[in-house]
Amino acid sequence: GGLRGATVIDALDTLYIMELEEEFQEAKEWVEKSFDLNVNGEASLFEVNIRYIGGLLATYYLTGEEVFKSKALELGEKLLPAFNTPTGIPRGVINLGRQGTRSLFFPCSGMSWSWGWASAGSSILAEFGTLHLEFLHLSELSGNPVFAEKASNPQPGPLHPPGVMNIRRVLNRVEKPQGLYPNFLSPVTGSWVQHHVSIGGLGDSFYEYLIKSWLMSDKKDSEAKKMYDDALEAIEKHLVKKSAGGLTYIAEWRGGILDHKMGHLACFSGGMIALGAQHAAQDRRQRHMELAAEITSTCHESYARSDTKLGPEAFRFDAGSEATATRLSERYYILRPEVVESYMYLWRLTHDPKYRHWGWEVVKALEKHCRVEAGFSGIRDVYTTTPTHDNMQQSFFLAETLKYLYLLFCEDDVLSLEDWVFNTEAHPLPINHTDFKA
Ligand code: DMJ
Repeated sequence: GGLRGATVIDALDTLYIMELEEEFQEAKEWVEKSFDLNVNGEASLFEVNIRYIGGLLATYYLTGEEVFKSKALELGEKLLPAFNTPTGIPRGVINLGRQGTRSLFFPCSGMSWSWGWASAGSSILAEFGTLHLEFLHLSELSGNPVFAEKASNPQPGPLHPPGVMNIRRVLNRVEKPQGLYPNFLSPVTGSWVQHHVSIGGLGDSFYEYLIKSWLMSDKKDSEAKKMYDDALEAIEKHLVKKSAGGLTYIAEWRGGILDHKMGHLACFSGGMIALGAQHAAQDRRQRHMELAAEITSTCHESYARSDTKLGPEAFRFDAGSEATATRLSERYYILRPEVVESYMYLWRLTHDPKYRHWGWEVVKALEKHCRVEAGFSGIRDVYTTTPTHDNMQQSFFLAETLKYLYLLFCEDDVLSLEDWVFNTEAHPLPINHTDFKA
């Protein structure tokens, strides 16, 4: 909300990597001349960070062109007031309107608030937990510690809101039910507001950013590694299940009761667990690689069991269903990347050709069912061979889905996993580029 041009900015690095020179220049010109950062309205801190800041930072690192750095920094500063809460846990929504201007509906620029749908004014784990990679780069590039803010910050307060390092302090203080992280936290008290745990929507990229923070720090950020290891252990213990038909899945947890469902969003976890497994202690390494492969295979099943060969928004493992959607409202596919994201990681880490075969099945299905005159569109029901289009091309289709498919068929040294971490919107950030000191 608020900001325009999400598709242009989300697609910048993809255009660059694919060597689409002309389109890249056109997009760059739009950023230089037309990108307005001071828009009154409701902007999501999380989305602005992962799509805009992530996209601009990655394009800066790939091209070295200053315009992308300066826009990223300017935008980053505009997000800082969201951290002005009693705990320093940011609120989810912010008005980016120009300071000193007023509009009828959004009189206060820099004002932030919580999503109306989030229970009791809470902040969302996957939102405040998915800032770390970008904010560390913002501090590094600007020389201003305010984005990261070291633990030694003397007195964080309204004038000096603590940066992203503080988020971990709050999370490490609060008690976690059975070692699990619920999805809703109060930015006022720093306690959980509801006991819903999910590796899919509302939780997902928090876990991803723990392991990637450690990798990005060139394995120095041991706090992040420990948090990741502990969280994965609790997930393995309490949420990983096997269906009657032998499919491994990660269930959701509501106050101790399991919901035997996986969202499409949760399918990123195959890739994440495989990536983490490379650096796990010997006893866990093989187990985690197997778990990653099994989850990715289950996600592939959710595609293979549909008529379109594209997967539903959520699939279940109850009442006789095995990796299929049981509710009408969960049968849609909006061009999401998570399944091909896991194929890309598993391919790079195992070189098992099945991941390329599976990726190619997706390419064919996208061409067949989602290609429209002006681009690609989501579909409303994956279980019919004549699906209707939703007439929407989400910006992550260009940022993530197409990029991961492209990388799946590239040589391993194109954006090598040794040198880059992908933010949760698939924007590559260089490893060891920050001066992080654990
Ligand atoms: C993307 O914007 C990001 O991957 C985010 O973390 C969650 N989901 C969407 C795409 O499905």
